[in-house]
Amino acid sequence: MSDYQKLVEKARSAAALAQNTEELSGARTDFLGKKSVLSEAKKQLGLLPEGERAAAGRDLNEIRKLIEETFTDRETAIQDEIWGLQFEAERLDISERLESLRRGHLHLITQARDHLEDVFVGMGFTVAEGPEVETAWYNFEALNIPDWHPARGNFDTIFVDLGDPEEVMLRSHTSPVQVRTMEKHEPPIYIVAPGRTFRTDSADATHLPAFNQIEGLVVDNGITMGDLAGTIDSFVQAFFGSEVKSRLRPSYFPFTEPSAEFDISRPDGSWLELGGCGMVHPNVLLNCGIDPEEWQGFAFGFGIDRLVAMRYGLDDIRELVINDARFLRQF
Ligand code: FA5
Repeated sequence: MSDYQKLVEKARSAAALAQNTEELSGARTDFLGKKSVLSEAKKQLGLLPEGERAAAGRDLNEIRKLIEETFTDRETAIQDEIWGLQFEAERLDISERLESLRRGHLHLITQARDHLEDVFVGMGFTVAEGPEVETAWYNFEALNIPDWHPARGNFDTIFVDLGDPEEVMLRSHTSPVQVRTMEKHEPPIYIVAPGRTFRTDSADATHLPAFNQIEGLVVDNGITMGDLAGTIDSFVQAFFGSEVKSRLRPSYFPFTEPSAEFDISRPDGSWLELGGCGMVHPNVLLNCGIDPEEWQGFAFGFGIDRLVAMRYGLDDIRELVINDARFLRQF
């Protein structure tokens, strides 16, 4: 029996030494195969005296069972190791991926629009909206630009093809929201209206065919050009900080009289044209059912994309629309 005990121990160390299923299978054959010590012993059972055979047979079976268990356990362990390695190799490290894929955020233009709204709301304005597809009445006529007016040409309008006459268009500025607001609401009016606008302009460093403007409109008693200048100045300070200056230059828009263009100072001392403004033309007030003898107003409209380019020092406004994640991620 002690020989058999030794045999079991030998089988255990052979199984433990086997590093893979081939080696294990070889060792298993050595200990349990047809030519193994156990099989030989079994063959020799017949040579034992009859009274001892049954007990010796049971012993042999017991030992065979022990050795088989040894090999089965080792096989399970080797298989576990193989799977462990395979899992490790094929593991998709999601934690690492999540780290490299940063969370998304609002586009720079949307951030700027929200910021602009906050600044104006802080100054007592409310936010108004209008449609992106407009009729000639809202985009031009009510704004004192009849169809013969040369100023229509300045707006490089994109028309919606509904046949002649060309009466429906993508709005070329946010000024139609002035008309929609005055038609619906009695003064006093203090609104800003940010939104997308469209022109046939080719994209270049300072132009986009689809861009964003923000319109401002104030109608109240005794409003003067001084209120307009003060409002623009306060806004520029609130948005850019006190180091950026603004200036008004005389200009012309059919819907304001007098009209001005306003510029903001760049860090290099030059000026960037940001938008147009002026006192609301009496004809526009009349077109919207407001008595110009009783009410006065000012309006302004400027480009959000240019403002963003200025604020973040972008050389080219097109950066804002090419959707390069490396660019967008910085903001
Ligand atoms: C207007 O659109 C007038 N509606 C502004 C206005 C409103 C005047 C109220 C008076 C009273 P203008 O065409 O100049 O004006 O455009 C205003 C601003 O929009 C420009 O100064 C510029 O900042 C921006 N802008 C115009 N075209 C483009 C473009 N293609 N790409 C990017 N920004 C543009």
